[in-house]
Amino acid sequence: MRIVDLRSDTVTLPTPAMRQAMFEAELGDDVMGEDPTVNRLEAVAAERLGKEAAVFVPSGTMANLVCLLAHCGRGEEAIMGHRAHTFLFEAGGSAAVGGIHPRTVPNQPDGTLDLDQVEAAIRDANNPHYPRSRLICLENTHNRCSGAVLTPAYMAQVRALADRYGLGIHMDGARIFNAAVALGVPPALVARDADSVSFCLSKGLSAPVGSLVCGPAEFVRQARRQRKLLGGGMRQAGVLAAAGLVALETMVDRLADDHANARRLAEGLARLPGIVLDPERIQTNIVILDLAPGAATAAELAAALAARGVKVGVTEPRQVRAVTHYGIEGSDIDYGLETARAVLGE
Ligand code: TLP
Repeated sequence: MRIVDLRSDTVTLPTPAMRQAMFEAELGDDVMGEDPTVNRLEAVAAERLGKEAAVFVPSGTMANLVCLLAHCGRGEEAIMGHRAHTFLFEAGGSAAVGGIHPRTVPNQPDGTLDLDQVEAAIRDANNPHYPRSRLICLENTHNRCSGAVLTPAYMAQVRALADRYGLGIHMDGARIFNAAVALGVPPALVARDADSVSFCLSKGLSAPVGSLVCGPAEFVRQARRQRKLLGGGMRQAGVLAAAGLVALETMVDRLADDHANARRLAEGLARLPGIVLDPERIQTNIVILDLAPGAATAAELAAALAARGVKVGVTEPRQVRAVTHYGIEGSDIDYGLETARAVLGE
């Protein structure tokens, strides 16, 4: 059976060039700072994001966690969207490990936080009842807001607010290269107003494993210490970093194809009965659709599609997510749409 796997861009497999680079990678002990391939990846990542330094970590979850631990102490508060990956899907790590208090503000459908609401959430530092506000966390692109992109203009407003109150800004940039490609600007501009940025090599960029934390040199030194604390100090990690370097060199520009495929998928799906979806809102590679009351549930739709080889994710009882990525071609989008038509009717 033909399989079209749209569950996530995390399912991408490494390219032949990545496997070759992994085979040939020059290696050393990275905890001792001696893996030349990891060192090169960290230098390239910092340079791409316009930051002083970077540290390679095993996952996006750990990347966000080391950043939160480096920004906030126990009993301090991090303001984040109610749909933030860090809030929803990271096992409560910052609270469990760091004693960090998450304070949510509603995400707007475009992935932003309303800045008046953020300001209202900032605590009075002189009132002993309150945790101390320390950090604003943003996500770009925003996974649960259908891959929405935060603009540099919005980020500049967040920066101004954070500076007024002496807060830091962390950007969960798991898909920051999707944001940069969609905006048509360098990733350093997308990252400019964040103090720290995490990004993933193992999503749309198709490397098998790994994320980076980028920021000022002293911050990255702290993040490296937190990585060690969490057990994320890896030894000959250059086998992984080698694939990451190929990802940064060869897999960024093609993200535009994923965005075009996602838009076409959304346009086709929006025409089907029971699907509530505005294709104009799809800016990158994530399509989230709602199912109208009375239509199939998300689990029923996902099961019916999977029985025909089209895999999608269930994000809520009446919500489905489809993600385009390397390995999904235009013909796979056609097949996905044909299958959805067969399941839901025209
Ligand atoms: N997201 C995964 C799932 O965990 C939901 C996905 O399939 O999209 N930040 C953002 C914005 C993410 O979307 C993810 C992964 C992470 C962080 C965590 O990355 P990993 O999976 O490497 O720990």
